[in-house]
Amino acid sequence: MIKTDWTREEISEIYHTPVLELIYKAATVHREFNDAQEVQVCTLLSVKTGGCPEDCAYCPQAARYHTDVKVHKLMEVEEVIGKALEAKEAGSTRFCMGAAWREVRDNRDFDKVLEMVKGVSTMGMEVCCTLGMLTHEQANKLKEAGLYAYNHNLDTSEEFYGDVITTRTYKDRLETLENVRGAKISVCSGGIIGMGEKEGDRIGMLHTLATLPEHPESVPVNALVPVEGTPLEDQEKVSVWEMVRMIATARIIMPKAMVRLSAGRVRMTLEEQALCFLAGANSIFAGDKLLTTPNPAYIQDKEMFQALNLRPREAYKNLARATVS
Ligand code: SAM
Ligand code: DTB
Ligand code: SF4
Repeated sequence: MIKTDWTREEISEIYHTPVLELIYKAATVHREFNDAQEVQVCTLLSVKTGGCPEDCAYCPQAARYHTDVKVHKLMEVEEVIGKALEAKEAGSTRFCMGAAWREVRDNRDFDKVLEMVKGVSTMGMEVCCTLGMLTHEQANKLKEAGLYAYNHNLDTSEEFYGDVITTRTYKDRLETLENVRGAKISVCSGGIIGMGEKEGDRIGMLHTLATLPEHPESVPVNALVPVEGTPLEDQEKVSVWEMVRMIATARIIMPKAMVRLSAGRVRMTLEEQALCFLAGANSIFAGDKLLTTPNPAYIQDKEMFQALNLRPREAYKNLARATVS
C-alpha cells in the first residue's frame, strides 16, 4: 500500500534520522519498489528563454533581475525536434521542454508547443513540458498532442513560498497540479533547497507532495544554482548531507516516485552523487546545460554510470508495466 496520509511529524522524524541510518533505510525501500541499478536520463531544453514576468527569487529568467541570460523567443518546431534527436542519440529517454512563462496562453505560441510535443512523442521519447500555470483545457490539449509528463514545482513549503515568489500563490501551483492530474498526464513536482529555507520548510514541502491524492510520479530535488543578478546570488552551497536527507526522505515517503537529482550536479563530485543514488535518487538531467546554467556533459555521466554500474532506464517503463499487468 502506498501511504498518502503522512503527518508532518512522521516526515520530520524520518528526515532527522541519523544520516547513515537514513541512507540505509531509503536504500532498502528503494530496492523493494525499484531496480536500484536503473537511472532515468532526461534532457532539458529551454524553448523560450528569459523575459519572464514572475519574481521567483532564484530564477535567472525573471525579467526584473539583471542576469546574463539572453532573452529568446519561442524556438522553431524543427529546431526543437533536432535537439530532441540529439538527446535521444546521446541516450536520453525523456525530453523536457521549458518556457519562461507565467502561464500558458491560448495563442499561436501554444499551438507551436503542441506541435513540438507531437513531434517528440512520435520519436519514442517520454515528452515533458514545464510552461507555468495551465488550465484544465490546456492540460487536455497537451495530453491529446502526446504529452507524457508535466513539471510544475512547489519549490518550497507553503509558509516560505511568499519569501521566494510573490507574483503567484501556492494555491495556484496546486491547482495546476490538479489540472495536470485531471488530464491523466504524469505529474513531476518537487523543489529547491538552499534558498535560505529552514529544515521545517523542506519537510513541509515533502509533506504537501506526499499527501496529494496521488504521489507525483517524479520528484525533482534541485540544489539552488545561485545566479549573479538574482536576489539569491549569495546563498551558500548546500552540503551533500542536506541533498541526501532530502532525497532519502522523498524516497521513503514516496517509494514508487522517480526521485530526480536535479540542478546542482556540476558542484558535486562523483562520490557525492553516488551517495544520492544510494539514498534513492533514480533520475538525472543530462546534457551540458539545464535551462540556462551548466550541467555535466553526457560523456561525464556515461563515465559515472560505468563507474557506479548504473544503467539508463528505458522509456515508458511504467506504461509497459501497466499494459502487461
Ligand atoms: N516558468 C515555468 C515555471 O516556473 O513553472 C517553468 C520553468 S521554471 C525555470 C522550472 C523550475 O526550475 C522552477 O520551478 C525551479 O524549481 C527550477 N529552477 C529555476 N531556477 C533555478 C535555480 N537557479 N536553481 C535551481 N532550480 C531552479
Ligand atoms: C526542475 O525541477 N529542474 C529543472 C526542470 N525542473 C525544469 C530546471 C533547473 C533549472 C536550473 C537553472 C537554470 O538552468 O536556468
Ligand atoms: Fe518565470 Fe518559471 Fe523563472 Fe519563475 S521559475 S521566473 S515562472 S521562468
